[in-house]
Amino acid sequence: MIIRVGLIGAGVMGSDHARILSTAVSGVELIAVSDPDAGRIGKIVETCKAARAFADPLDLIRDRSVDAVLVASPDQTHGALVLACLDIEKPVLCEKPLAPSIEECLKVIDKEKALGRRLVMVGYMRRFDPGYVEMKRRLDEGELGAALVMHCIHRNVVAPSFMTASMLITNSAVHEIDIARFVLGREVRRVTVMTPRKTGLSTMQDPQIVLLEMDDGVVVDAEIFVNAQYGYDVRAELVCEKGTIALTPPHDVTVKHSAKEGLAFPSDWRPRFALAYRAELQAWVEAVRSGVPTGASAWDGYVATAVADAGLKSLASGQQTEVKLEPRPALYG
Ligand code: ISE
Repeated sequence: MIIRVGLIGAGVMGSDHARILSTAVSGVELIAVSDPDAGRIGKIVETCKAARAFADPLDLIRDRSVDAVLVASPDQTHGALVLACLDIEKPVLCEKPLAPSIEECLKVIDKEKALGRRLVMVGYMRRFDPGYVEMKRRLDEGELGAALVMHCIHRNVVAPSFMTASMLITNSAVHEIDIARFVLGREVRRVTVMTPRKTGLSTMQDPQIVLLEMDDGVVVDAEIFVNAQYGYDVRAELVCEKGTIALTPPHDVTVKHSAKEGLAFPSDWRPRFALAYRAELQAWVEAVRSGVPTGASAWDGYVATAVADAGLKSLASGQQTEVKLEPRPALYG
């Protein structure tokens, strides 16, 4: 059975997902695309010949030939589009965040609870990155003892013009929040955002240090620096009682040239997490086919937004901020 996917959003992530779906994922066909910009749709249709253009994303969602929907539109549109999919019980993979507001995330959870099944997967793709998966496996194996501290680094080359100081938390740090929960298997109890000296190459508060205190006392420190200039660089080291587990950045080659030896950095997250995106999309297609959900759930999406919200309060107040979560519904295990 081929899963026929409709894509909403033909920007940076939408077009990358279209490329991966049509070249590297099996059992799937991209048959519909919606975006306010007809030129962007045109570029996707050039390579994905079967894709029909939809001016209105709601028409795409309701189209009977679309089996499942991939939402990659701007963050503030996510919640409403996911709810529209749930209204007609259509599976949906939504790029992170599930929604920027806690209220909208809770509406999605209520809707899934009422349906009694999980149809939403949130695109926290690092859960499919071989490095983080191995980090979690080694921790769970127990040989290194208990986790104590997790050090994370998240650097982008240059922030896009629409990026704000708050978005360092809601758009970038959410990945660290989600992956810390995934690797450690614990919830975040408190968040503190520290604001070091700002780079002179941006007007906003960049970098920021996001400190997460997990409910078992593990502390996660994440440096978020979105104008780091030199390359896209994501690192993590988990310090345990008897050793450490660190990600090895995926470099294919070392180049020796002009009296130097070096490793290249990717320019953004797409090449760095290429394997993760591909595995995530393949896993989603299998989940749609089998009806057995995988990846980050709507609950995980809600928690990441709730922790980010506490982070925003800490950024504004300079104080450590408590994370308050709703009780976890049975649907989410
Ligand atoms: C972007 O939206 C992403 O999701 C990337 O993975 C992240 O590294 C980047 O900071 C975000 O802006």
